[in-house]
Amino acid sequence: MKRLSVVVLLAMTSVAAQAAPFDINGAWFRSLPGKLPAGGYFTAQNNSRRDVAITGARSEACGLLMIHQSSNKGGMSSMAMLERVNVPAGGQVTFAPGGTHLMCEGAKMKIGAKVPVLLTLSNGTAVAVAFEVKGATGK
Ligand SMILES: [Cu+2]
Repeated sequence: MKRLSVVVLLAMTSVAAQAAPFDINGAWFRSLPGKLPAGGYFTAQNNSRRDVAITGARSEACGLLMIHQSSNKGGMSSMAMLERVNVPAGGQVTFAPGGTHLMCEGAKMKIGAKVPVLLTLSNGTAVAVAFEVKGATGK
């Protein structure tokens, strides 16, 4: 009996140590005053052996939640909508100010609160992520 319980304990430890196949870290929204949209930022980590793309996002805190790409050409900054963002097998992609980001139009959120976002993936699954709401300075 004693030997069996040791084996079970070891098996549980190895499961707990395994990373999730697709992980989101450091998720936050930059909440701006008035009707300005809130930018959403995070790092996506793909621990699986296959590429996975983020294909959409939605949240009850946003009237519309899109994936955007900021670019700067000749001093003119602009944003384009993206259909998908690939996260390579074993790699990571960062959504950050000035780069790829989420754009939340019609934002209903309070600084200091956490809002749920559902990210849909190309493999048919979805990840629920709590985004921390910060102010204009990112604090
Ligand atoms: Cu944008």
